[in-house]
Amino acid sequence: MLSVYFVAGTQDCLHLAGEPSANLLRILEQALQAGITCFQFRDKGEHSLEYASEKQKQLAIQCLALCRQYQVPFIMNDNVPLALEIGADGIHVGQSDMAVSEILAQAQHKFILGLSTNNLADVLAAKDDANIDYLGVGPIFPTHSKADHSPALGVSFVGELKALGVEKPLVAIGGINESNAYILREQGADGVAVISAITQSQHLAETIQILAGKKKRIAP
Ligand code: TZP
Ligand code: MG
Repeated sequence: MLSVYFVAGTQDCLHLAGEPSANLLRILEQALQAGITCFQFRDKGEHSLEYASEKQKQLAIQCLALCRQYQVPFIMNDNVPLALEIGADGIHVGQSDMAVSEILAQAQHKFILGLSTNNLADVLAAKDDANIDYLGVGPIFPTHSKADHSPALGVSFVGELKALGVEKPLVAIGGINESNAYILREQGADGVAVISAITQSQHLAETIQILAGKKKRIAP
């Protein structure tokens, strides 16, 4: 599920002509056709739809329907009430979002639960929590897709976690693209999570094959 994990919201589709919500749906469908293994609806920050608005909810429902069509898990970022309301497959939270124990108390059934970790202490605190299904690790590289992100960890961080015996599935995020995804796989990441490598791709099907490690990148 973590292999090629696409994360996006309307704010990531502003570079395209037309309406951002329609662009997100179009890119998501193309990405699903091309073989992404997971989608996280992360509509937040400057230029996103209004948090918890009806418009945002309707867009989330449309994304969920597309994911269902392709049998790919739909993960909701942060918004636990919305995830529960629309029947998302999972929830991804950051260090300062709702606590995992509280999410579980609210959930009626088993959810996929992902947690962002930004340093070694975060990982060590979460690695043995049986309620957490996977850890997002990042940012690996600096990125323009997340404002005020914490310092870049570098590619070897994932390998260091593996060497320390961290067994929780790990998905690397932040600045990952066609040129560097294989390095994260070599370091032992179970997958790569990307925004701009997909939303800004000029050749989406090929991009996803390369991110998946199924095709080598041909130097431009
Ligand atoms: N969390 C850490 S980095 C990041 C998030 C959501 C943004 C990743 O975007 P990109 O475009 O793949 O670098
Ligand atoms: Mg968050």
